[in-house]
Amino acid sequence: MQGDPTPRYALHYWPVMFRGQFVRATLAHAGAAWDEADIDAVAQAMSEDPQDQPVPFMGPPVLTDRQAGVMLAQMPAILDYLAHVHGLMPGDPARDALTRKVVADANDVLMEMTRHNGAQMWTTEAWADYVPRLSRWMGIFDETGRRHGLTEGGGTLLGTEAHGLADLVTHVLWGTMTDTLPALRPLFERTAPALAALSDRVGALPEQAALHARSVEAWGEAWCGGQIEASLRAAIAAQATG
Ligand SMILES: N[C@@H](CCC(=O)N[C@@H](CS)C(=O)NCC(=O)O)C(=O)O
Repeated sequence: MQGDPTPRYALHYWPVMFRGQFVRATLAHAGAAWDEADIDAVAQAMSEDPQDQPVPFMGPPVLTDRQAGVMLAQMPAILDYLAHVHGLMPGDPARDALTRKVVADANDVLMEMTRHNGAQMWTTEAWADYVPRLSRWMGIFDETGRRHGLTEGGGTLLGTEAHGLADLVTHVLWGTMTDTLPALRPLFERTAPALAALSDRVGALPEQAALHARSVEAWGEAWCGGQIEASLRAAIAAQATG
C-alpha cells in the first residue's frame, strides 16, 4: 500500500474490507501505489459541507488521483475510472457495459447483505428468507461467466484473455464474503462452482493474496463490520445449528 512517499492515489475508506476492498484490489492489480486516510480523516471528510468537499459525497469510498487531479466517490464510478486508466475493461462497448452491470450487481449484493447499509439488523427469519435470493445472485454471476466460456478449469467472467475489472469484482465480492463468512462457502461452491473456481484463481494472484493477507492482519476477519455484521453472523450461525 505504501512505498513511494507520495503515491499517485489516496483512498478514503473505513478500516475494514467491504466496499473499499474493491478499490484496493483494483489498485493492487494495476500495480498502482496508494495511501489510506486514517479513520478520523475519513469521518472528517464525510462531515464537511458539500460546498467544502473536493468532491461532494455522502459516504466512502473516495479515491483521489493526485497525478490527474481527480477525486471521485461512489464505488462503481471509482472502479470504472481505474479500469479505464489502467486498461482493465474488455475494450468493446458490449462487454464494457457488461462490466458496469457486474459492478452494479455487486453493489446491489452488498446493499442487500447489509440490509441497506445496516438500516435494519438481520434476524434468523429474515436471513432464512434471504438465502434463496443470495443463491440466485451467485447463479447470476456463474451463468454470466459460463456464457463467456468460464469453467471450473479456467476462463474469465467475460471471456477476456487477461483478468479484468469484472474478474476482480467477482473475487472481491464472493471471495472476500466467503473467506470472512466461511459458513457461506458450501452454498457458493454448490450454487456457483465455476464462479468459486474463478474467485479462487484471482485470489491466488500474488498481489491479491498479499492484499488479503495485509488486510486480515490490519483489520481481522471482519467483512462489513459493525452491528450489521454481528447480526449477520448470528443469523448464519442460528441457521447452521437450527
Ligand atoms: N453507493 C455508495 C455507497 C457508499 C456507502 O454506503 N458507504 C458506506 C461505507 S461502505 C458509508 O460509510 N456510508 C456512510 C453514509 O452513507 O452515511 C457506493 O457504492 O460507494
